[in-house]
Formats: sequence, C-alpha cells, structure tokens
Amino acid sequence: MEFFKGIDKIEYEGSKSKNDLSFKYYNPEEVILGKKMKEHLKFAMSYWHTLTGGGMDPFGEQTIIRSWDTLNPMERAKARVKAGFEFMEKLGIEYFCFHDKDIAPEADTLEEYFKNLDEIVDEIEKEMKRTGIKLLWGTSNMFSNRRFVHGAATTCNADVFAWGAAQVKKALEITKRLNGSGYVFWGGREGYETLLNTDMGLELDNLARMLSFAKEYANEIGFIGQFYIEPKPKEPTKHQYDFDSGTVIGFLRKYNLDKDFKLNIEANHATLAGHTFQHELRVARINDMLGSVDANMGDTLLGWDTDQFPTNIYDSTLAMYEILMDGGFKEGGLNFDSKLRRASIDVEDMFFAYIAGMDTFAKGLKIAAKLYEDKVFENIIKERYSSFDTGIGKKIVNKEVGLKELSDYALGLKEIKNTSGNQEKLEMILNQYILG
Ligand code: XUL
Ligand code: CO
Repeated sequence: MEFFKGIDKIEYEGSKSKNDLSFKYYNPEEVILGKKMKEHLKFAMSYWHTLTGGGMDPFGEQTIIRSWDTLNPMERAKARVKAGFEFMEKLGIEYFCFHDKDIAPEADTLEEYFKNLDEIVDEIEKEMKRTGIKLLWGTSNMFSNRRFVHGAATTCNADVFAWGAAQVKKALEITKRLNGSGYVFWGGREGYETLLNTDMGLELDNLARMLSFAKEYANEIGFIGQFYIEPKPKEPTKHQYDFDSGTVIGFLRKYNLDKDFKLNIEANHATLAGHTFQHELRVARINDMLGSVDANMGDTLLGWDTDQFPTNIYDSTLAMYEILMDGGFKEGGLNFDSKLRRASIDVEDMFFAYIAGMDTFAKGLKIAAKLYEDKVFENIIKERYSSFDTGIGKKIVNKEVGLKELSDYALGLKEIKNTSGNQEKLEMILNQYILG
C-alpha cells in the first residue's frame, strides 16, 4: 500500500526549479571537500514528530490527521512503519531515529509492552533490509507516561527508577538488534520544579547511576554504538539537569562518564538556554564531545520549544562550519527533531518541511565548506591571538611564568596597544559568502 500517492521520489533540480517538490540545493551525490553531500549531512527522520505528531498544543486537540490514525493501535503502528520507510525513500533519507514509545503502543504490563515492541521491530527490520535505511539512534521515552511524574532516573520513587531501567534495557537491546549507531538520553523529566521537595544531590547521583548501568549493560550485550546526552535547559521541567553543553560536560566529568558519552546538540534547546546553536556546538567541539545534531529552530518571539523545521541559512552555515571543523560526523548525523505547524495539515506539508530543512542544511554545508577551505575565520583568529605565539604570550602558554614574573613584565610595560575585533567586517565577509 502506498501512503503518499501522487508524490514521486524527490529529486535535485537546482535553485532555479519552480517545482516545490524538488530539492533546490540538496544534491546527495555532489562531492564537497572530497565527500558526498549525503555523507556530510547524514539526514535522519524523527519517527515521533513525523509519524506520530498530530499538531496538538496545550489549548487544542489533534489537527493533523493521517490515513493510519483510524486503525487500531497495533495496526496503526505497523502502518506507520510502512509509511515512514516510504517517506524516507521518497526523500532519499538514509537514517531514522525513534523512542520506544513512538514505534509501538504501551500496555498495562511491561511484558505486553515489550511484546508489542518486538512485533513492530520485526516489521522495522524487514523494511531496513528492503531499503538499506539505517538507524542513527534509538532512545527510550521516560517522560510521557504519568508514571514518570517525578522523573525517571531522578525520581523520588525507586520502583519508577527500576521501571525506567527496564525500558532503557529493552531500548538498548532493540537499538543493538537494529544495528543503531547510537543511543540518546534526553532527560525529559530529569529536573525539578521546586527545591523545597528535592534532594538534588541524590537525584544527580541517581542520574549518573542510570547512565553507568546503561553503559555496563551495553558492554555486556556488545552494543558498541555511541552514547549521547541531549542538553536542554527547561521544558518540561522548570529546571532540567542537562541544562546545556557546559553543564552536561561538567556532570559527566564529575561522575567519570565523559569518555563514554558525546553530546547530541539540538538547535532550539541551545536558544532556550540563551545560547546560539553555534555556541553549543563549539563548546561540544572543543571538548571532543560533538556527536550528533537535532536540527530545528525556535521562534525568537517565543520562549518555548517550537521545534520548527530549520530555514535559517545563517544558523545552518555556522552549524555546518563547526561540524566541518570537527572533522565531520562520525557515528552521529543530522536528525530533524522538527515538527509541522499545527495548521500545516496536508500530507504534502511533510515533504515541503523536510525539503526546506534539507535544502537549508545543504546550502549551509556548501557555504561552510567555502569558508572552511578559504580559512576565513581561522586565519583571522590565528592573527588575533598571535601575541601568544611569541614572547611573554608563549611563556604564559607554556606555563614558564607565574604571577611574579608576569607582574615584573607588566611593571615594565609603557603602553598597552589593543587591536580591533573587526566584528562588523567579519559579519560583512560572512554575508558575502552567504549571499554569493
Ligand atoms: C525534546 C527532544 C526529544 C529528544 C529525544 O525536546 O528534543 O525529542 O530529541 O528524546
Ligand atoms: Co531533540
């Protein structure tokens, strides 16, 4: 059965094309810096937003209704597998990501839930074999069910911790079975609302315990995929423990987990934390922890996680620049953790949204590759810090001096001469690269 009738495979037609159902910039086979575009970008479909999202918001019910929505839960889950793979094939997307709960309905007992999951994983496995599409990462949803009201790893209820652990165990087994190249932890309810009832120390210790149990079990079953933490500062809880890249890195180091994890950076989470997307990627990069990306964008006028499809070429350019500077994706890739607007109710909107997002990152990659090749920023930055290459600067870097020597040196200085940061010039140059 065909779910997206009347929509053929989306082809690259170039920037002059008037065909809305074509790529204008994403040309998967085009070679950039010695690598195919599709290998640079490693686009992935988000199972949840794409196949289970219905446009609900806190004030309104489902607006986006798909053909599979009328089926009973297990038939619906099976239809979604078929629809998802048809969708990815038509867009030429080679990876996907999912939470356990996205693929199969929950049940009253864990046993039944796991049975449901196994039945759907059989279907997914068949489709993966048929199409060659791969699993970028798996994860477990430990935030939607009311059981997780106080958190999963950071709950006050040890039974809930155990339930969460069972879900992680199962999700790891599934991810291994489907040959996933990674496993994500996004702590949806791992945070707090008020410190008046919260043992923050115990909650953080328990979060670390859950992560180390997961790593130990992964080793036991031979799952060699990359583990990621996805930082987010707020929403759903007022204060999420995985606030931003810097916080997560500090947490991982405290508990000696930093060698086992990388970061999955999401654009809209960065902006919620008061950072740019590039900032979060840079912090991850300089700490050797840039793993994977959830691509979307927020709305500058709204302070919540709108998860819009990315269309901002400045952000995609600077994000791809950080990724290129990091040597490109290894186990990770670029997952669209993005959802349609509530009023975008047509099936075609799913395609327009992905085309827009993929084109935005393709164009961003092309511009970033030029910036990278021409060493535009590297040369300027190198020059800006050149005082640390010789003389007293070199001695500071090599730690050949202490406060006493530096004080003696400073006392001998007659004048301090600073150079311009040239920010506007750099923004002008960036514009030149972007606008062509
Ligand atoms: C929520 C979010 C999640 C994670 C996976 O804001 O980003 O969908 O990406 O759990
Ligand atoms: Co995400």
